[in-house]
Amino acid sequence: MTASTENSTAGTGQAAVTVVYEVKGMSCGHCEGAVSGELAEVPGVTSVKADSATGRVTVESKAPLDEAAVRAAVDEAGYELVGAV
Ligand SMILES: [Cu+2]
Repeated sequence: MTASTENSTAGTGQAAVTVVYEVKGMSCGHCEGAVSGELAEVPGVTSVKADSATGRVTVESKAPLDEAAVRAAVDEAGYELVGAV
């Protein structure tokens, strides 16, 4: 009798999700830092890149994020989420 104990972890949907959001009101590096700091605290977020020149914030996460959570974080930073681009 051969007991096979293969434990495959491949192909279980571990791919990261990247979403670009438009945020209103960012005008300098300080703004970028404030938005990035709040978004980085949203559960599941692994990377945040804010660009005040374009008003866009690129958010990487382990799973799709609830837009309400993203909106709340941006609001907490003092800016307004326009939506996903
Ligand atoms: Cu600023």
